[in-house]
Amino acid sequence: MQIEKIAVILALFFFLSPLPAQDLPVEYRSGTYIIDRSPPEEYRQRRTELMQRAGDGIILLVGRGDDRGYGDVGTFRQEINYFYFTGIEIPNSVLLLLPEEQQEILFIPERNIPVEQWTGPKLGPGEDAMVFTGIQDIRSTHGGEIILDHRRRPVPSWYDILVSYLQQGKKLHLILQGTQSYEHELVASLRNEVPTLEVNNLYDDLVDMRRKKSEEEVRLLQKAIDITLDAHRNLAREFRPGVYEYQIEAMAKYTFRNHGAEDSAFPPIVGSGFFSTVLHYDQNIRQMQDGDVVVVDIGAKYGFYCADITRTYPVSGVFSDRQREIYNIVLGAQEAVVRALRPGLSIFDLRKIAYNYIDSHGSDLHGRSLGQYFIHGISHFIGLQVHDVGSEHSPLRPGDVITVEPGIYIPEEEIGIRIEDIYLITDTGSVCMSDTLPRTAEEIEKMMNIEK
Ligand SMILES: [Mn+2]
Repeated sequence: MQIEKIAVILALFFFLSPLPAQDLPVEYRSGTYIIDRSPPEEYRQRRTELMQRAGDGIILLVGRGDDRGYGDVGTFRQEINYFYFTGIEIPNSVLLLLPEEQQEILFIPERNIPVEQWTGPKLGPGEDAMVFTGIQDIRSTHGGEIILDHRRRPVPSWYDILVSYLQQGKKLHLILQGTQSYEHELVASLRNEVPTLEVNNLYDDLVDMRRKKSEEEVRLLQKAIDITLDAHRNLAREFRPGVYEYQIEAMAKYTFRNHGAEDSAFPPIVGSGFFSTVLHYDQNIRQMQDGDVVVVDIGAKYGFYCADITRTYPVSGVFSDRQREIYNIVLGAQEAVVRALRPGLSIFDLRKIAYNYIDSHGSDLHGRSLGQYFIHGISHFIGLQVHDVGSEHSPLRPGDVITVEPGIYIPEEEIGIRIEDIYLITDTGSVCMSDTLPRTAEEIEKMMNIEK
């Protein structure tokens, strides 16, 4: 009897005491999807700049929640601005920054060993989270936060701390994008608690900061670009009549992952024949025929940085005279833009240069000029997002990274040609980050016909 009682007590003791924490290396407990990241110092510098820009009050940054249940599979994606300032991929984390005090407080969930059997070992508040993030003050979210209807519902803890700061009269700085977001809801509920609440939107500062790529960001972008260039080199040798578009797509995805890129930055576009004239064709189901041109618009995502590089290939390995004529006009338009590319011009200005070039060279089957067949933008900013933050009317500045991607699409002739490269704006002009990939029609043909 006595022994049974002890056994029950022992069993209860083991059942209730937490299992020993996993001692896997910290990178395997950070929830990360990337194999290459910037040092903690990089993110600290960004937070310091954000604090300088805010100047006072309290800055709130909220990471994305993870409401996948036990039976769900899928991929957690951190909110991109939160990642930019923290490098943290732990779900349900929150950052408070106090510019006047130069204080950073990070909230992350306590470890939950039974849940970790499903979701993998995690970092909880503690020494190794401090080392990993470079943030000294790490506190628990205390489970004081619940997920309801796929939304994060703050209960106490970080929310209460925030409210107490705001009740002292501190201004609230946060990033408000669009008109409906978690942050908008949060501001509404905070106004109930603190009627005198003063709110400042840091969105314009965020855009300013994210546009100017640091050395580290250029390094990661270059890696994403180099992997994408390699994918083009590999798939260029796969074209022949009878091959399906998805087989080209498969080679791109294989090369991305084979080099450690976490994903495609966007669904690969492999459009042949008529579909070469469809801008965002991504079904990639058609069997390619002799005489087709094929637009291949692909980009790897590496360390969360995106590439976006387009080349146009002739299925047979050789462009027809007409295809070559159109190709050379697109190439000429790209060269005209790149010659002009320098700080002070806007993307809007660049489009006019490309349009004027295309509209003054060649003609369609009815003798009309070709400007009407250039139907999209010439460029976009690129970085953590394929279409990164920044306005097409804003003058370019050193540190901007943009695409230059003229195209001509003539459905009647089933000819679509696009050439897209990536440029880093410098003090005096630009540097092409995708320069090592063949670009002229002749170079493309040569690349396609290299022996496997
Ligand atoms: Mn693009």
